[in-house]
Amino acid sequence: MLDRLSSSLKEAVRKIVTSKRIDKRTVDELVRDLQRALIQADVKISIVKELSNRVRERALKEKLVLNPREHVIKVLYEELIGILGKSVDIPLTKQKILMVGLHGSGKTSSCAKLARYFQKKGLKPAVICADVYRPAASDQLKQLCSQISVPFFDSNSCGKKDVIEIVKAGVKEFARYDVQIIDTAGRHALESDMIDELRRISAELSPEQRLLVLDAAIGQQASRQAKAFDEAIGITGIIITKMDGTAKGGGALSAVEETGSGIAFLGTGEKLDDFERFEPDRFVSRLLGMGDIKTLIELADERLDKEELETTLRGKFTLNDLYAQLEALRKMGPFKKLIQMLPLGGLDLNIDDALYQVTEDKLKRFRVIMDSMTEEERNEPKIIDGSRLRRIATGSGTTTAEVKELLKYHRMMQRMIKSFSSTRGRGKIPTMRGIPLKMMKNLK
Ligand SMILES: Nc1nc2c(ncn2[C@@H]2O[C@H](COP(=O)(O)OP(=O)(O)O)[C@@H](O)[C@H]2O)c(=O)[nH]1
Ligand SMILES: [Mg+2]
Repeated sequence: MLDRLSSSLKEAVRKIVTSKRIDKRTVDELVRDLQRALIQADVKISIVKELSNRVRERALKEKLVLNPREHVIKVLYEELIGILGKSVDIPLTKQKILMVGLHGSGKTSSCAKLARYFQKKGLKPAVICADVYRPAASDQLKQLCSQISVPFFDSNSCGKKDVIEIVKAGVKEFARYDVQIIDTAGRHALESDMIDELRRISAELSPEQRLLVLDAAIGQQASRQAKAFDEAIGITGIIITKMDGTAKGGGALSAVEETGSGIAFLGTGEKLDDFERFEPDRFVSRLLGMGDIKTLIELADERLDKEELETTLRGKFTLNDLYAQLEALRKMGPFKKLIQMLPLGGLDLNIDDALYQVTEDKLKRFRVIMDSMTEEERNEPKIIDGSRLRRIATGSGTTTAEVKELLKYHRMMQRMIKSFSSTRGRGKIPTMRGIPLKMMKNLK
């Protein structure tokens, strides 16, 4: 699905992960790659421009909670989600679903796919065909329904010719089914007689859902169609089909975002199971090839108090930063697991020992020691000489050995922090600092 977009985005992410450092140049290059990829996927230029600005702005100016590479990827991930359509939830309850859309958009196939979807969720679906213009349409749907043993109703089932009569008889016949899916006739364009007919069916049935089916290949045109159908009958959700067969899917998805209608499902192939709920975050994760990025970002968001972890790699790493970082790390629970995911992952230093030694008690002690320091000493620990050391120890009721321990610990952390921003061996992914192994595997 959107293979080309996906491979260009993965390449852009790979560049970020393997770049020596994250600076204006790296971000500019990312933005250029992103622009090229999105424009090829038919995303509107104005959207691409806005997105570029936001990525540039956020990548360089936001406070860092993750290491800089992860931060940039997180920004990219979030901003891509932002330009995709919203997802809407179709509840798993008793309901009538009216399917509308232009001829060839994939309506009939989607009726059967939708029936299959509900069936898999344990509901009982039934399908009604209200396309009286093409007998083949009815046969097609009937055949699809028989494949999945879903009951089917059409003009032949009731001997009626009028669309309204047929749907009335159909919903009555299927009253005891959970989900009634009604297929309608499409046209090649937005003609007024089709719209009138849809209005009449919709008024007669009052269906809970009115789903518009759009072919992904129409790209940016999706916005015009969605607006027109929405004005006519009020769309409750959109199904974008044939995501497997076009490079323009990005255009369709982002155009829908502009109309305010949410996307419910994506059609991803000709088979009845080639159908999935649209979930923007999963979708982008897949595009970027990072199953794990979501977990990583959630962990960082939930557990790290941003204020406590202001440490930026460009800035100085002071004793205050050290304290904030230790406190934040302590809050995060099982260290070993987190170390794999945080900037501290994969270091040569014996990080396990270093962190395990910092007990709650020690942390309190460190705080007391720091309280006895001047602001200048906290910002520039190097100036702490023998006499300052003794003063601090006395002031905090500790020993000079303890003060030294804190200072030593600080120097060690400072070295680690430096090693995130500098690098040894550009392009040698396995030795990259700070990128979780799991993520790296996905990038290759
Ligand atoms: N590859 C692919 N083909 C699809 C998808 N959905 C529908 N089609 C095909 O598109 C064609 C038109 O679909 P149909 O359901 O008859 O469209 P309708 O005229 O809107 O009812 C058929 O050949 C379907 O097999 C999809 O998600 N992927
Ligand atoms: Mg059809």
